[in-house]
Amino acid sequence: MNGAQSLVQTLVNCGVDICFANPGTSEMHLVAALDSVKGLRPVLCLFEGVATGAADGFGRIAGKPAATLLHLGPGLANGLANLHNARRAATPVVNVVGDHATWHLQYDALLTSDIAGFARPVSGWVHESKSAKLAASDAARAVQAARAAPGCVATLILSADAAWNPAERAAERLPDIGPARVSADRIEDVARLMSDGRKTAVLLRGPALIGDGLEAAGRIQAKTGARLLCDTFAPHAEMGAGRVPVERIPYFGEQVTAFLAGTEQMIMVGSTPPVSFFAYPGKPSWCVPEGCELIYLAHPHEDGARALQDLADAMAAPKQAVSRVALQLPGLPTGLLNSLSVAQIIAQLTPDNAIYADESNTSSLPLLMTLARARPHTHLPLAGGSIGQGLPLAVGAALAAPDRKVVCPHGDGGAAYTMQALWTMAREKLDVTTVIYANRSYAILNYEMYRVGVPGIGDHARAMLDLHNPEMNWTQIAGGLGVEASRATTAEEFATQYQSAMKQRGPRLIEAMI
Ligand SMILES: Cc1ncc(C[n+]2csc(CCOP(=O)(O)OP(=O)(O)O)c2C)c(N)n1
Repeated sequence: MNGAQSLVQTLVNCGVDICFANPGTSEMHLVAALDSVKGLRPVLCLFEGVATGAADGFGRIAGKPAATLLHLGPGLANGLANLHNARRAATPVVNVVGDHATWHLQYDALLTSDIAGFARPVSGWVHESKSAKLAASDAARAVQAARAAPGCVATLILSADAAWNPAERAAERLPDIGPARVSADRIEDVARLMSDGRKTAVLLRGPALIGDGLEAAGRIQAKTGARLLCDTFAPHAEMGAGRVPVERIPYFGEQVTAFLAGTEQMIMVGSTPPVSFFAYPGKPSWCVPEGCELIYLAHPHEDGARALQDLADAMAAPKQAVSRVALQLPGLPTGLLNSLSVAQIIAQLTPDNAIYADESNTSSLPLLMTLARARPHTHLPLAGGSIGQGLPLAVGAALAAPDRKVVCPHGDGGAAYTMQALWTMAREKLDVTTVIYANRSYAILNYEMYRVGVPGIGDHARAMLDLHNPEMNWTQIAGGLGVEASRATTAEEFATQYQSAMKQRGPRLIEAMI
């Protein structure tokens, strides 16, 4: 056994069973180990931003880390933006990066760089593994670090000689670190505070927005009448008919302030206080109402779902949530294709239990509003604001949940960052329907230009926000990457194409000319 084999076997022993890879010479022994060791499914991605975004999508849905395999500093750097998003989502990722052999570094060959330096800002744990004998234990520690509550990117940098030199054996899985149980004292304090009649909002995030956590939040809502809220970009939420209703905080700061007006106390469950996405001249960044008390029921590393259950019990809340989202399908619109009619058709025709890898940007408002009352689904948004995540996220989600339909509503501008994900969808035959909102624009930046106070713009500035000239042809792009694609210019065309995509399995792309 060499170091690479001991590392791969350790990943498998620790429950890591998929690897999103774009390797090079320094990772050749790791690549070879994918055959000699069984149990780690390799998925080739044609750009590292796809690999890292896919690892994020996989981790969010599977609740356990995928591995990446990246080529030295530049390969890692290509993947950084989506590792930033993964860090913001607190997704567990085991980020494996190859390096030159230890004795080669002194010669400063072309690809030499400060890999740990690239990795640190996006990683909760970084380690350089320089000995084949230690590769296995380092890999086990990387998995433990990635899984430690609430989850993080753990970067393991493996020297080429640590990969090819002899190793002794693989390591076994280490115990999980956390989530920490919230103390009975804190539960009691929060129960008391929530019984004092003040206007209360509960801001949910992480496990508090899914499964038992969400149900317990519903019980507390039934007992106290508190508002249940989630962030605009809560990384993982279960929504739709039959679920406990949660209000999503709006995007722009002044909307957030209006939305929260009158709130006297806010209970944080795995969340942090709401702030404006960007700063704007003369507008506040801090969106918590004046005088509103912030109370932390559970910090992100604590067991927010369990804390909600304990709180519900402590308050003698009803055994079940009372309020449930009622199914309200919008019907099929006709005529004009715009972000509203696209949303209505998606809501009407998407089956139960779909996963939305959502980067719909300026088209998101009608989508989120219609989906809120549509069939039950899982929502995965752009968690860290770095665009080019939706398509990779869809790849990872589809591999984590092969029996569920994945829908990827995506701005055309953002999709152009990581369009190579379509090739991986085709190669792996993933059941993903991508909808490209072909508005030929960085539309959001038109609003932002005005909001940051620019009085008027000229041709050069306008050209920076415009995607005509030449127009990207998404039907051809997808076809060229192996994905069946079509273009819709009316609501009727879109409905027909979307319905056919819902009935078939495998990757599809619809270019919606909005
Ligand atoms: C990595 C990164 N680069 C640039 C931006 C700035 N940015 C935010 S939205 C956007 C344009 C998005 O265009 P598109 O996906 O077509 O959506 P639309 O605004 O048209 O709805 C850009 C460039 C960003 N958020 N992240």
